[in-house]
Parts: sequence; structure tokens; C-alpha cells
Amino acid sequence: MRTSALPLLTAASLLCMGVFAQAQNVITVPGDPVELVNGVNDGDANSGPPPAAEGVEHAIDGVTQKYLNFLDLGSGFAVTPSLGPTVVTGLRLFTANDAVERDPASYLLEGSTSGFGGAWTLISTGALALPDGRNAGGSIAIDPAVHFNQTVLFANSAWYTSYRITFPTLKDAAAANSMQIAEVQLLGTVIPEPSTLALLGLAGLAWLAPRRRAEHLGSHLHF
Ligand SMILES: [Ca+2]
Ligand SMILES: [Ca+2]
Repeated sequence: MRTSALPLLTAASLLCMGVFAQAQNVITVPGDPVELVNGVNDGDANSGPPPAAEGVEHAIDGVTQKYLNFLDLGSGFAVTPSLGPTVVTGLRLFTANDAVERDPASYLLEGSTSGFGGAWTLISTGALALPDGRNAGGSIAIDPAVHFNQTVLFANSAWYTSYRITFPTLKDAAAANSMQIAEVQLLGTVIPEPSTLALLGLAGLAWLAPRRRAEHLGSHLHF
């Protein structure tokens, strides 16, 4: 009985798709190294450090608790995703629990291949239009289908290992004493390392082997 290699090729293709079809995945995870980026206070009475419960780590903590910076204009954060080199092609920003005037009104995204020290290369910049809807703070898991957010997509093919996201302007800087954001998701693709691809190749063979034995015992197809 002759058997076709097509099912195996299809399975192999699916495995490869699992590796490469990762566009728009969230490429930060809570606990990734993150650095506070201060901006410039625009004349209001508040210019101290972020409140203890609203530190920069809350920008990527995976829950609705917010990050707030009193050094408003141009503030943000830098992050080194533990996933390694990535190509970022989008941002998703979730609004905080109050004070609509503090929402960012524009963004500037830069990438570095040598850590937080830079050099930083511009990836994308533009206006934002975050919803006025508020997301309650605390430890509620972020969910784009449930929580108020804006997704921004842009063209980029360059990979980086660190990112810096800053917000040059606010919805109403004259009324705001700070910039605040509940969560920022960097969307993109993880670049598999050659060793990872090799491991997946072995895993794929291991996955296929029992099926070959079960389906093709006695066949003339050899691998
Ligand atoms: Ca958060
Ligand atoms: Ca301020």
C-alpha cells in the first residue's frame, strides 16, 4: 500500500505556522526589566516621583492598576522583553481609572539593541485618541475585549531587544498634573533563535513519529 507524504507535510507546515504566525502577540510579560522615563513638568504643582502604588512596573503588570508620572510631558517607560529579539508592529494602550485629562494624546516608540542606554532608533510616532471610558484599577487581568483601549498598528520590520515608549502630549495638559496609563501592550513577533528552531524541528519529529508508526505500519514508506 502506498501512502502519501502529504499529511506529514501538512503537519510540518502547521508546526512552522505555530512558530511564525505570531504577529500581534503581546511581547512583554509582567516582571520584564522596566525603567522609569521621566518627562518635563508643565508648570503644575506636582513634580515628584510616581506614587508608591502607581510605579512604572504597572505599565506592563498585566492588570488594570495604573502607572502615573507627575513629570508629565514626554514621560513613559523603557522595557527589555524577556522573550528576546522582537519586531514590534503595534501598541495597545488601556486607560486608567480616573482623570481623562491625564491620558496620553500622542506616542513615540523607539527601539534599542543595546539595552536602556541606547542608542534609540525611532520606530513609530503619532497621535492617540484613547477612549474616555475608564478601567477600574487594582488587580483585574487586562483583557482587550473587556477593557477600554486603543490599538495602534504601524509598519516596521526591524527587530530590537529594548523599547522606549514616551508620551509627548496629553489630552488636556493644562488641566492635568500627571500622565497616567493603566497598561501598555507592545504587539509584535518574536524572532526564533536558531537553537529554538532546531529544538522545534526535533519536537516536530517526535510528534510525528508515533503517528507514522500507527498509520503506516507495513507500508513501504520509509523515513
Ligand atoms: Ca497595569
Ligand atoms: Ca506634573
